[in-house]
Amino acid sequence: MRLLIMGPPGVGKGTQAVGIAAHYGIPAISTGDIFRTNVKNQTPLGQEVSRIMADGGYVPDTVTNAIVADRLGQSDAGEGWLLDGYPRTSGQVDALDAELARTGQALDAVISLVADTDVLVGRLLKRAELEGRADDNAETIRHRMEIYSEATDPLLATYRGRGLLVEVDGIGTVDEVAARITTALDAKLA
Ligand code: B4P
Repeated sequence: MRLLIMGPPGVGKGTQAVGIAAHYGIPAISTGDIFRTNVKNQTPLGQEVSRIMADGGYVPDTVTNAIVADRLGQSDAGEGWLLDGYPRTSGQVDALDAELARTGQALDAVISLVADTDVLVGRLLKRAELEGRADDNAETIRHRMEIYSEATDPLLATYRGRGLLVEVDGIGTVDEVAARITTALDAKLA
């Protein structure tokens, strides 16, 4: 099973990815989590990306693509994976396509979580209170939403055109959204 989960900041990608991955027995691979871990541990990669992330920008494709290709080559990813927050640019779509072609693999489905911007901003401001993430303040959230609209939202049409897109309403409790995703995926993959 090879899946993507896409959607705007705060829509529930990371939250839902964990449950979906456990359901199918595959690793959830979050580029955001990989970068945050590197920032926390002050690795060279973390030092390179910390300013970009705190400002709500996208890490350069060359960096991100290399990290994902390396991660997909690890032993636990041999039977499948769920990519959370990747691809986010057309260059990343191309790189993922090339990596899949190189390894003779194909995507099974692309989950697109959908929610109104007002709800998303509210969730991220709440997370700011709870977790204090550097990129969860009002100005940066607005910037992240703009970049998402410009660079990432158009990619959904690409996957829709390939017949891979599974659109799911992201409003509701975490369990309600999780049940919707599983039902929609089961229907898609049946
Ligand atoms: P991410 O880590 O992907 O951050 P995110 O878009 O906010 O999603 P996240 O998964 O954390 O939050 P979720 O919606 O689950 O990226 C962070 C940064 O890393 C990017 O801005 C960029 O700088 C960099 N980056 C990552 N990938 C990159 C790439 N491919 N290329 C370039 N740069 C990249 O949850 C949000 C909040 O909502 C949580 O508090 C959660 O508890 C809450 N929530 C979730 N579901 C809910 C529900 N149903 N009801 C109520 N609250 C809910």
